[in-house]
Amino acid sequence: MGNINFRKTTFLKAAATIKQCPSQELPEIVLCGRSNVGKSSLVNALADNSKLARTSSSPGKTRQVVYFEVDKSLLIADLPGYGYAKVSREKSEAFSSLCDDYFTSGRKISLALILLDIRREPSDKDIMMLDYLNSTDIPYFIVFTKCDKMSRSQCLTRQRQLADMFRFSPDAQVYAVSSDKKLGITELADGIADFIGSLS
Ligand SMILES: Nc1nc2c(ncn2[C@@H]2O[C@H](COP(=O)(O)OP(=O)(O)OP(=O)(O)O)[C@@H](O)[C@H]2O)c(=O)[nH]1
Ligand SMILES: [Mg+2]
Repeated sequence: MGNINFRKTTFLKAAATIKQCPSQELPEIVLCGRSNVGKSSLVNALADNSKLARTSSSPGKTRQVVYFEVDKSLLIADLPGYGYAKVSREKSEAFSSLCDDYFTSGRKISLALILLDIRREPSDKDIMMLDYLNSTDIPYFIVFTKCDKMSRSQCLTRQRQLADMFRFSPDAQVYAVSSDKKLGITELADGIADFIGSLS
């Protein structure tokens, strides 16, 4: 059982370009998913610190790759969300290319967390992201977000429906969380710690 204290999470830096990304002495996990899915809120829920990552009800809040260091054990990279149409096309392409470039930049990614809103239909970008990851050897977990928006049983039904729509890798662990209500957060933290522990 891995042992990482997520309460010891601190902001490290924000990078607007791949070149500004910090060097990698620690294993890195990346959070990816469409804008507004709850990536930054998940960082805060894991760390139990609502002031750590900036969140917003208007999508497109995180425009850089924001790095957090957890308990001197791992880095979390909060990627800009994809698929936010309201920013100018130019800006939107810059974000999404930062997200795309991230995976092809040669950075070592120990684990990707793919966040999917439990209530929403998968977007083209979600499907592209998953197809892409399936074509690489980057391990990933699926994290269904905003599970407080439905009952437990609805949530389970919905998870099965979404699992049918996507092609998740058989190796992918699947979690259902609510950052607002702190549901499933401990389970996810334990899953991440175990996974990181198994790398060394
Ligand atoms: N009900 C509910 N709302 C949530 C949850 N997690 C996040 N939200 C809300 O969803 C909105 C977006 O959350 P963020 O964490 O900023 O989303 P993000 O994925 O970081 O968005 P970008 O930075 O734009 O890519 C905010 O209004 C949050 O309060 C959750 O578990 N339950
Ligand atoms: Mg964000």
